[in-house]
Amino acid sequence: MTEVDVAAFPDGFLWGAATAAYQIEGAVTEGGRGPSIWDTFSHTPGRVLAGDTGDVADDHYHRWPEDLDLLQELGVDAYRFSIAWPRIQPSGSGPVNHAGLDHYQRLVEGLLERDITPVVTLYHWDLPQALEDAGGWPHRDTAERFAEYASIVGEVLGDRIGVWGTLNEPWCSAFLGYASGVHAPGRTDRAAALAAAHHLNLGHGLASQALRSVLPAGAQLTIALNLHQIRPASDAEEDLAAAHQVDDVGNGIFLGPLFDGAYPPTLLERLRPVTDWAFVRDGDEARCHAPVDVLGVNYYTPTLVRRRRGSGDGRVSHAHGESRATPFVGCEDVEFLQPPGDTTTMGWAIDATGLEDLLLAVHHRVPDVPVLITENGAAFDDVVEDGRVRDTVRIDYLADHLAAVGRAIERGVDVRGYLLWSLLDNFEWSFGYARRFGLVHVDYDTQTRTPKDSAWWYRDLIARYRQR
Ligand code: IFM
Repeated sequence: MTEVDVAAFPDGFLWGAATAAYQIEGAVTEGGRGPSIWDTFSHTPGRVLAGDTGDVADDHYHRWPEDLDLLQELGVDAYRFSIAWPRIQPSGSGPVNHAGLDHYQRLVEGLLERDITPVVTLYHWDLPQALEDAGGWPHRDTAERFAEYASIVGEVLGDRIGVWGTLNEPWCSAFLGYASGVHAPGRTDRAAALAAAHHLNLGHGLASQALRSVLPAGAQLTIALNLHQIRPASDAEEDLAAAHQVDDVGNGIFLGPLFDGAYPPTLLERLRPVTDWAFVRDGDEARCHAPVDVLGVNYYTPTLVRRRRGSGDGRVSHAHGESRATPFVGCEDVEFLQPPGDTTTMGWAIDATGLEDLLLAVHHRVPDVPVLITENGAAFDDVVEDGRVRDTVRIDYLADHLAAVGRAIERGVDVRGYLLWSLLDNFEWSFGYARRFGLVHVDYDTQTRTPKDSAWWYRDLIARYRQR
């Protein structure tokens, strides 16, 4: 196994773990919570493997004190969790549901009592259903509503939050939700997906402005992007062009407005057959230009591409067996290849060099912006035997990826922390409960939590870092 050189990690490095509301909370009809697009989607037959839903999930809504104790036992500095918008505003706008706010106040107090820094995500995919009924992210008003919701939460949780995240992986919200339709709300409309991406960018910009006006000076803002570490299959010009095309719609579509206040011109041009971009109003790109204090990076696996050889319409096979339009709108002439090497149970190639390369690429792109790894981790078929989960394969994955982070730091990347995905096994979206990412095993029948060997390994690594 790779030995992680803890000396590579600077003072004040945040070691933590991450979760998201719909994936762990359950209690979907309690505390005044309204329905979200994931309630609707998961209750629609055929959308989620085995018909699983987030109705109960890890029952974290009730068991959060026990889960915070687990975090404390691991010795983490930070915990990244998301706030369910439909608990705060059950229909996405209008009156505040105080029971919902109270829940998160208790959670935050519970973290602070345990000396754990809260890292909040305001939107991790659970759009209030009422807003989807009104048009969803392709509709401009959703961005305005998101800013309103952000300021409600900002005013209440104020200075108790270490890092405020606006959106988690807006690429997934836009392109899995509205183009390939494998995520809620399950629409398959390429133009709508591009409008959704724009309104997510706008939502980030407006929410950042709203948050900065209610939060104390010095509040740290972030956005978590699942940046694609794209590798062309060869140096041939056509494959390099394919990689650039994927980079535009996988990364540039968010990085451009965020850091440059402009969409990449090549993206706008190439996608004109799909949309006239009329939803980008005058002044919008400046509104989206809300640079963050620290950039959240989620990394799991690299993306290997080449120009399509021969025929094909860009359909990709989905885990459920059926074929789907590619979520990479405008990349129907690109082939996505399986990178070499072992895979996790998601089918994702394990390649820690992708994380090092990605961190260096981000550093090159925005040299003055520090990075927080807001997600990294792996799903494996874990089983409890004699009260133990011997997940050595996850330990190897984590050790290799943390070693890669260490190398990136040594090469000059300002990485501020690592938030492992995930604290608990949980509802893995369209895969339901069939994929386990947790440091802690969850028995969904009994809700018994069993820390896996990787949890103790992570605890010992953090302890070793503190003693260095
Ligand atoms: O479980 C998800 C998480 O919600 C967002 N990022 C990727 C994880 C693994 O698929």
